[in-house]
Amino acid sequence: MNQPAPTITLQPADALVVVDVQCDFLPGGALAVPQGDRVVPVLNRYIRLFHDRQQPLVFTRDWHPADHCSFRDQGGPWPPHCIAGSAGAAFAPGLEVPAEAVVMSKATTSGADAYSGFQGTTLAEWLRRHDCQRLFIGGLATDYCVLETVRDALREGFAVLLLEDAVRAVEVQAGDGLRARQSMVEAGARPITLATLGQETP
Ligand code: VGL
Ligand code: ZN
Repeated sequence: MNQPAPTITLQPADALVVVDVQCDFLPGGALAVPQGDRVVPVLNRYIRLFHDRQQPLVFTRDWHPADHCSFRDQGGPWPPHCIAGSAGAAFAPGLEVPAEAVVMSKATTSGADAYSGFQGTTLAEWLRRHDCQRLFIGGLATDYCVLETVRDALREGFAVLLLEDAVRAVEVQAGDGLRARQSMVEAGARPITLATLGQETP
């Protein structure tokens, strides 16, 4: 007999962190994540839960200059993507970004990349200032920016719930998504889905 998954109840010290859900990471985008668009409706459910309870919401975004070091022309691994202010850098169509949400731009200078939303931003300070202790983290891509954001969150002392139903992987190598998940769990993240929150409405 299967034990029912333990339900999680939202606490006042919980924040939602939505990682890099931007047009260039959607199917058809410059650095498409397979099924990247599928995270949008699921994230909207989490976003509404946090918004309705007036809990902190953070959206990170990749926000590169046109000559960013991660781009192939500059010797980096990626095609040009998420150039600051471009259509590809915009949040995914349909993603509900509430007016009170905080947007953290990262990797904004040509010389350095930042997969983690904590790297080169004020994210940790902002979360501490808002008394956040536990972070619900989802978005794109599982094997890059979600992975590094989750790792840094744990290093910074936050508890992390990984939104398994609201992440997708690039999978440069087959299995990268699964390996990233394992590494996040080993580091202390707990995978959950909307059902775990026990607050689903039909
Ligand atoms: C990302 C590759 C390059 C991500 C950003 O958001 O996961 N991946 N830049
Ligand atoms: Zn990037």
